[in-house]
Amino acid sequence: SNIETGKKAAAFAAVNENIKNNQKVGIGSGSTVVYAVQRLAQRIKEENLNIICIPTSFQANQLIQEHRLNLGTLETCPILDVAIDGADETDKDLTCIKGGGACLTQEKIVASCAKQLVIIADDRKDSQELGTNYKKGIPIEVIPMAYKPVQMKIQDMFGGEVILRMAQQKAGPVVTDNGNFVLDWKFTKPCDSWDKCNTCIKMIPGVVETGLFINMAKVAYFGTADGKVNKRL
Ligand code: DER
Repeated sequence: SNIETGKKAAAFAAVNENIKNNQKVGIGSGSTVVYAVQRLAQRIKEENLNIICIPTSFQANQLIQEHRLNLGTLETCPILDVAIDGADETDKDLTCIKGGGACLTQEKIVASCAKQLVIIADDRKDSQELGTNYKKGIPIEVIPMAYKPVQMKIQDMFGGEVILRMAQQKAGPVVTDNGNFVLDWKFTKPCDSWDKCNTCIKMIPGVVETGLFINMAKVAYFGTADGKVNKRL
């Protein structure tokens, strides 16, 4: 499909331009990253590269193992050269909403350990303001016993609607790789300062992490339906 064409083009361009020998690479989660790992595996084989891959989820872990790539952890590799990850939406400042796949916490940790975060996405994700295209809200990982008070406090502080994310192939709520729940905060209007908003939300006891990635992405590759790539710094 055209969307897959865009995802693949973005992923291949990002891996072609940002990976070199002897690097430690954070591997994000989601469907676009699958193409990045495919291209990474090709390059490792063709160029005999020495790369260690650090996962951001069980899914990323499986992907690394399926392609027989070297699997590392933050314990053995606490400083990464680059992290490659998808996004649900980016704005004009490259602030990202992430967590559509409920992997936001380990993604943000791995991204924070990388010298640079490279975002790959099809161009549906490329917005001027958050909320323009991605309507599912900002994911917030919470400790299960606290989801109700956290839900209420966010609604009282910022308005909008905060929804406990329910699972599809499982009865009850989505449970993250860390054993937590996910709230999706459907904000009504973009915040003047996402940074202030993020800080307020993170202060609420029970909040583990938010899907707002602020001042983290250095560059974003957006793939178009006809296979072209727009790069934004
Ligand atoms: O869950 C996540 O944060 C993923 O990176 C998500 O934001 C992007 O997933 P996609 O590449 O399948 O759109």
